[in-house]
Amino acid sequence: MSGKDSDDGGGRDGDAAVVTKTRTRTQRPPLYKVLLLNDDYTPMEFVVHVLERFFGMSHAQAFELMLVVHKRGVAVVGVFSFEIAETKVAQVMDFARRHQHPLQCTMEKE
Ligand code: TYC
Repeated sequence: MSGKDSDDGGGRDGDAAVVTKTRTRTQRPPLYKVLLLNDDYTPMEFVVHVLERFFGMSHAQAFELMLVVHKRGVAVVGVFSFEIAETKVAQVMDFARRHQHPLQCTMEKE
């Protein structure tokens, strides 16, 4: 026996399909927490105003979160993409500095 008759039946055919699964992972953009820090000098009403103005909170929400920062020392005030978080931090720091308050705002990767 030879040629097309020589297949012993024990292996794969030469033209058998090879199926390769490619797992597609959906990439989520990294998120960043914006943190507000307590201090002894910034007036409570100023912090409330910052939260309303830059984080779109209602007066009630802003007051509640300001008290959390006041009591606990720090709180997450929002979670954003890198560029938005960076902008919020810069806006808060600039606004506080212009009003000569020592309010600190930072960001960290979630
Ligand atoms: N601790 C400040 C006060 O007693 C109020 C305050 C709250 C300051 C939150 C900063 O992020 C802050 N006047």
